[in-house]
Amino acid sequence: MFEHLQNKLSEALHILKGHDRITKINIASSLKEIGRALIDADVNYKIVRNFIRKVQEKSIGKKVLTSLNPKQLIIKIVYDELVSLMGEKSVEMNLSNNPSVILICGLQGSGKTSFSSKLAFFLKKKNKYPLLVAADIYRPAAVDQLKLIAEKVNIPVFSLESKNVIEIVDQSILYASKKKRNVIIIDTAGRLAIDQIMMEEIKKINQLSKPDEVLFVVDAMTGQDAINTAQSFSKVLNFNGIVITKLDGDSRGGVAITMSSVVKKPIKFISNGEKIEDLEVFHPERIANRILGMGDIVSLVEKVQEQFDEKKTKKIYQKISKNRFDFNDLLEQIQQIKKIGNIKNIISMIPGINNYFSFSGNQKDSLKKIEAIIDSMTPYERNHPKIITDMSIKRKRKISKGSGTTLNDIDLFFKQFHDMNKIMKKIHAHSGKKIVKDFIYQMINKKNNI
Ligand SMILES: Nc1nc2c(ncn2[C@@H]2O[C@H](COP(=O)(O)OP(=O)(O)OP(=O)(O)O)[C@@H](O)[C@H]2O)c(=O)[nH]1
Ligand SMILES: [Mg+2]
Repeated sequence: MFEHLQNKLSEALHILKGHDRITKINIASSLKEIGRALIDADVNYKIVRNFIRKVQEKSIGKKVLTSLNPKQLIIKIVYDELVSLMGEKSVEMNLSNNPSVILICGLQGSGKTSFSSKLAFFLKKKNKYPLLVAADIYRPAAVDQLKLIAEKVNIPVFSLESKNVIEIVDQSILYASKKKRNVIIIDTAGRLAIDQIMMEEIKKINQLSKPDEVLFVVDAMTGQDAINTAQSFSKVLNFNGIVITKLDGDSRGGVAITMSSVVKKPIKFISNGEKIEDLEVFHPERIANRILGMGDIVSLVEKVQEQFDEKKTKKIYQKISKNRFDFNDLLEQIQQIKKIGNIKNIISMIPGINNYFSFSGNQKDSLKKIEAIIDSMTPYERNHPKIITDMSIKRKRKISKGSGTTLNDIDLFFKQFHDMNKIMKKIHAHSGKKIVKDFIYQMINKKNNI
């Protein structure tokens, strides 16, 4: 799924680098490539145009903070637009009634029967007691097909010899109550919106069974047709969710991206394989992450926004500016980083730690060492970083022993701490409060304004 789009977008975003402000000119070729990638992915031209306009509006003039690069900034903006295009949030099914009824409809061969059994299996794992109803009386072997799949996962199927679908559905509801099945999934025959007789039939099933969920199943491999079919079907039967199947056979992904914004109904599930477990709840955010293939950056930026404590950061900047940044402050910052989790990427974003500290080994180990060293100091030492300049070798040895580090590590850390303080002070003196303001007000806690 989405591999093609993923590659193209990655190329488009790669072009952007090395600017401190995003302008119409330096973003132009990236935007053009993003547009091309979306069109290649079978996204409707109008939607693409709109998409590009929004990304442009949101990015132009935006200053790229020292801790981010233009690519990261655009990724976040493109990500937000993709999520919004796909319907923003995942919409859960409402299965609060007992029994709840789910009516499955769609064109022939779209994947209704496979989906019905996958859904039953999915709900069974969520401790529901599903009953599958074989309501396709037209296609020979349709009932057997459903029974065969359901049997493998031990889910009961209700069927009748009757050629009257209404009777089958009616009886199935009584049967479910008797057998204490709390979700009824009705698998219907394939039909076209223009087939009046068949559409009358599904409307009757709908009236009789009063479904909690009516799901329309479409095959992703039919491309834009899938969207047109869903649109015409919705004019005859008011379904409340879409299921996109066979996404494993469609590397473009345009259907999943644009379906809900065109049809104005949420996608509830996607199916990406023939196995019973190949079913996913549709989460716009997760799909956007997958499409961009850069989920790390997006969640990193979000986590920074969510987790960073604005008050603490302000306090730290004040301390830096007054040359009073001590070991306790450093420890506090390390703890904030740890809360955020993704140490590898985040480290360069944090003022004060910004590449000033590195030991041999990875950054995570470096932070651990720093913590251990500070932990082994006395409270007085932590509050008075100036004493490190003339700390006795005996004291250093003690700290090194207490922290399980070498004397070399201690010297290196003290030197780096000293250098960092000097540099931070210089930066502050040169740019005044501007950097502080930039960092605090633009990056932290200001969603969508990074
Ligand atoms: N690769 C792949 N194949 C799928 C997927 N979902 C369904 N299929 C296949 O598509 C074919 C049709 O699936 P069905 O579930 O029988 O479709 P249907 O809508 O019930 O068909 P009718 O009842 O004839 O209208 C079968 O061969 C399925 O195995 C999917 O997500 N991926
Ligand atoms: Mg079927």
